[in-house]
Amino acid sequence: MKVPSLAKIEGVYSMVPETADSWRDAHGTAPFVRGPYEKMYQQKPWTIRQYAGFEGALETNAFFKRALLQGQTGLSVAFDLPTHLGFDSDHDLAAADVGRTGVAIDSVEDMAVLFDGIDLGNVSVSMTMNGAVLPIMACYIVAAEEQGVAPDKLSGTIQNDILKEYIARNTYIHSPDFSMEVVSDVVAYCSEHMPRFNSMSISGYHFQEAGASPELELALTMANARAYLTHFQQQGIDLEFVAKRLSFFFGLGMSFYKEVAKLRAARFLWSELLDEFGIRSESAKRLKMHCQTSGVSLTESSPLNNIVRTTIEAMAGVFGGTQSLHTNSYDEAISLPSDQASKVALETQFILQHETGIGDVVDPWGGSYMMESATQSMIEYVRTMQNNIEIEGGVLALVASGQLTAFIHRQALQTAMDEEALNKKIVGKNCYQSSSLSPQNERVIASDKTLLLQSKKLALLKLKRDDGAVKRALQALQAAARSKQNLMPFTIEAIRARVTVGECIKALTDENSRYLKPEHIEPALFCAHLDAEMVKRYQALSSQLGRPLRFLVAKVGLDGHDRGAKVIVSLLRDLGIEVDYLPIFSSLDDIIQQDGMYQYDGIGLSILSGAHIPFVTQLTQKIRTDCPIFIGGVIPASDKNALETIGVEAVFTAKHSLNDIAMSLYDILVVAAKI
Ligand code: SCA
Ligand code: 5AD
Repeated sequence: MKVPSLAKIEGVYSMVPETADSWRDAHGTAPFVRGPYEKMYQQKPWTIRQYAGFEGALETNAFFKRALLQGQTGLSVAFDLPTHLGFDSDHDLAAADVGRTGVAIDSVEDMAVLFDGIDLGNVSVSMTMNGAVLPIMACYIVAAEEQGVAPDKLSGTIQNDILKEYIARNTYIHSPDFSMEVVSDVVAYCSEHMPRFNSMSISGYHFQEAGASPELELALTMANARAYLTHFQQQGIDLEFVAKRLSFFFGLGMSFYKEVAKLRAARFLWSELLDEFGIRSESAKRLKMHCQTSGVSLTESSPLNNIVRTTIEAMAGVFGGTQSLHTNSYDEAISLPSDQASKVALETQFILQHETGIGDVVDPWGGSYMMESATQSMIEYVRTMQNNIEIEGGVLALVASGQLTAFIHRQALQTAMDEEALNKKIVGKNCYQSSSLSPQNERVIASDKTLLLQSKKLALLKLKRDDGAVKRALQALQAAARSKQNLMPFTIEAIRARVTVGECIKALTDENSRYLKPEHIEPALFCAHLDAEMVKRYQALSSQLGRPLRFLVAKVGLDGHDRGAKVIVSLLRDLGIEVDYLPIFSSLDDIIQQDGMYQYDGIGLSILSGAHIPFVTQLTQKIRTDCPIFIGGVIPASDKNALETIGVEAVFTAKHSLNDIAMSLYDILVVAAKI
């Protein structure tokens, strides 16, 4: 299947856009190119909704309260990886990741602490949860109930978009078929009991972060939206009713015009899609979106420049008419946002809302020939891509075959090549580098302390609860899964009985085993941009050894961000190295076992979750001492020495170019090969 190309955005277009006259349309009427509401931000400014979470519920609760006091207008919960994947904090596989990339929630007791002193009837709360959506949604409902707030008074959003997890984000648990049933259970439950709650946030953000262009991001998001509508229809769900609470989530990268056009086109396409499904409700056709500025566009060097990038990206979101916005923190390429960086990100939104007046005009780009044409090009691209997807059997078939993931990976490779060849310039990364580092105080996550505390709390919970009630609730949940009933009410019952998140998921995975998607890595593409001398040196080294060099690249733990690991696999293959890849969720034992078979010339671990120290410490204790180990990912400079002391040969982060990596590896390999 081919990915179409987008007409270049320039001042001059030959195409007469279908939306050319749309700027004459009233704002707030279908097809909503000019914005979902008549008066837009003049009536209600966008919601300032910063995504956050770390360590335990207590720490995140304090952070939320501070943000609300400072003037943030909505909440957005980031859960840690064990919670995403349905492992309680005391599970063996969870240990290294507890509280690192988000808050650890094991039971309703944690959820109650997370919102202690925050009136859930008053604040809208977004929860980024997909894999373990049933128990987390149930924890939220029960915590609110125990706060005295009934489900019909709750406003907020649950992400509940599993398709993009298989395609790009990787926090899925069950098979796609079972997961689609879970998605519709949540949607059906919300539409019946939680009329103010958005039951999905159909997401493109993660596609762009994984490497997709803005147009591919939009096309895949719309393809997923269509797949969900089709699925709900087949389940007998009343689309007219539920579509009003299906919301969207887009990324905002540095392609300024494209991003504005993308948001305008998204509204048009959703309205058109609902027409196709025969839906009449204007309020359903009004696409509502959250946007987040891009994490991958931020650089590790000169981090203060990231404030500029974030501001430009946020402006595209405002010009595009977003309803809710997260602005990233300037230190995100280094660690989880520090307090200082979070404050700057939040205040960036205050400045946009209160100092600039850019929200005073509705759809200010409307009527610009460039913007209308760009919007039209986006629409055409998405339609062509949709056709191609249908010809290949639809989204679900392509999710299963891994093809959609492969499209994104190919674009990630192209970006890496463009950066290497200076076709795409990134200030401070591949041009205008300076050695001066800006001041910063990284956030240090107390993961060990959080793990200990969560484990104690779990033990106490299990001591206090009624074991009989727990057993009955879990059996009822399993029986409901077998008989294909809506699982939400059964999960809520279980959570009320103090069943844990991990126990709920375990009960469901006993019925449907944990799923691992097929992996596909694109053939090498870099050669043209790698230093020819260096490629020859690798060939010579291999000739001297009398065999090809062989590497293992692995993702360990629960971290699903595999863009970097896959780019490195492609790079190494270009250098003539034979590479085995252990995909997401691999364990250290998997690595030891593989190395026992092949005695690799080098092992590379890719870790973006912050868990590099515990994983590397354990690995170096278990692996043969003469095996060179490399680490790549989000690694604060302050940890580099610690990693080298433990025995790591080299640490690679976002600031390293592919040629840098290839050269460093060569030097280490020559020493290791003792030639
Ligand atoms: C708003 N309203 C208006 C109006 N603007 N009415 C008239 N005129 C206007 N101009 C009304 C709305 O209709 C609505 O009323 C109410 O005001 C609230 O506004 P809203 O626009 O719906 O805003 P909000 O409540 O903030 O909801 C926004 C949105 C929602 C719909 C997009 O889904 C949302 O908040 N999403 C956030 C998702 C999120 O934070 N995701 C984080 C992902 P009614 O309620 O009566 O209709 S982070 C992630 O995935 C990171 C990745 C990773 O890998 O970790
Ligand atoms: N708190 C704040 N921001 C986070 N991100 C991921 N996890 C958190 C968290 N716990 C940011 C990342 C990335 C985007 C997906 O969200 O840095 O840019």
